[in-house]
Amino acid sequence: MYQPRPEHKFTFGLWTVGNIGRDPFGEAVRERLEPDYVVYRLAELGAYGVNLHDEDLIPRGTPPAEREAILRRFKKALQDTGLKVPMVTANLFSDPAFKDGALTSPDPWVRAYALKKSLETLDLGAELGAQIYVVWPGREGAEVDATGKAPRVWAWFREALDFMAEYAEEQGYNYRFALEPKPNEPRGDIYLPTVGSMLALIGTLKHPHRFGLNPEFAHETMAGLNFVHAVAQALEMGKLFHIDLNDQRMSRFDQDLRFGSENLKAAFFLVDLLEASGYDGPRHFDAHALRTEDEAGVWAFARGCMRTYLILKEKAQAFRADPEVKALLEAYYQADPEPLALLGAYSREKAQRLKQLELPEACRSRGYALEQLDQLAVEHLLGVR
Ligand code: GLT
Ligand code: MN
Ligand code: MN
Ligand code: MN
Repeated sequence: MYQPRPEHKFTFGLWTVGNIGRDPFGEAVRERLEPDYVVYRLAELGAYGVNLHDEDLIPRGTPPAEREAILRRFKKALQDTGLKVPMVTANLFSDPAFKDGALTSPDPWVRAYALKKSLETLDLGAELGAQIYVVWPGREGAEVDATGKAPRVWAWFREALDFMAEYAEEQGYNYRFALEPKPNEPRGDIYLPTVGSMLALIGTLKHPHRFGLNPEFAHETMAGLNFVHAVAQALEMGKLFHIDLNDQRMSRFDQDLRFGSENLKAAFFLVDLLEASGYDGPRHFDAHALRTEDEAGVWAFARGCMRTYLILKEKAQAFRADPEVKALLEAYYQADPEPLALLGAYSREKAQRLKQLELPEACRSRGYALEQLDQLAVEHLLGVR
C-alpha cells in the first residue's frame, strides 16, 4: 500500500535529500552524499527522477577531467536505474559574486557571468535529457531601496530570460522554463514575490509560451497566501510547468518541511486539485530532512513525502466519490437556466435584459452548507469515513 512507483512522477533534488543540515547558526550535521549514490537510493524508494543545480553535480572549480568522471558515474547510475533528470537549474545564489543579485546585479560583469552560467546549465541539462529549466531568482532582491534599483531590474531580468529562451531554441533544446517566486530569503525582499507577480511578468516576455511557473508550497505560505488558489490560477492559465511540494508554517523563515507534515488540510486540497487537473508533470519535493536527522532520517523523510502524497490522493478520491459530498456539491452549483442565459459572452440584448433583472430574495437567505461540506472533508482526512 502507498508504494511509490515511477509512474507517480515523484522527484527530489540532489540538494534536497543531499541537504547537509547547515543553518545560519549551525554547521553541517550530515556528510555530502555522492550524486550517483543518491540516484541508486531514490530509485530503490520508487522515485521517478532526480533534479539538480549545476553545482550540485559539478562543484564550482572542478577540473575538466574530474567533471567528465563525475558525469560518467552519474549517467551510469541513471542508466542502471532508469531514473530521469526532468529538471535542471543554475545555482545563481551561492557564489559571493551574486550577493547583490545575479541576473539583476548592478554590475554588468556579474549579470554576464550569471547568464553564462545559465547557458552552461542549459547545455548540461540537455545532455542529461532535462526538459524543464527552473529559474529561481533568490538573490534578485534587496535590503536597501536607496539604490533606486526596483524599477530597473525588470528590463535586466526580462532580457536574460529572453536570451536563455532564444539560446535554447537555437541549440534545438526542448525546454520549458519554470519561474519560481518567493517573497523573501535569502534577500530581505525578492522582486518576484508571488505566483501572481510571475504570471504577470510572463506576459511581457518575447516568447511567453516557453515560460510558466514552478510554484512552491512553502513560498506562497510564507507570504500568507493560499497555495491551492495560486496553483489553480497557474493551471487555469496553462502555466503550471513544475511544482515544488513541501510544507511550511506561515511567516517564518523558509522551512522546507516534509510534504504534509504541517498543513495537512491544504496538502489534501492541493493533491485533490493536482490529481483532478490532468497535470502530468513531476511532483517534486523541494524539502529536506530536519537538522536532527542522520542519513536514515533522510530516507525516512523522502519515503514520508511520497507516502503522504499517495495517502492524500486516495483520501481525495474517496472524498469526491462520497455520495453526501456529491449531493452537497450538486446543490452548491446552481444550474438554473434562466440566469445562465444572461451570462457569458456580451450581447446588447443580454445587457438590456440584465438591466431588468430582479434578484430572487432566496439568493439572500440561502445557506451554502459549507459547514457540512468542510466537516466531511475533515472526517475523510481523519479516517473515519
Ligand atoms: C533553493 C530554493 C528552492 C529552489 C531551488 C531551485 S534552490 O533550495 O530554496 O526553493 O527551488 O534553485
Ligand atoms: Mn523553499
Ligand atoms: Mn529552500
Ligand atoms: Mn523551490
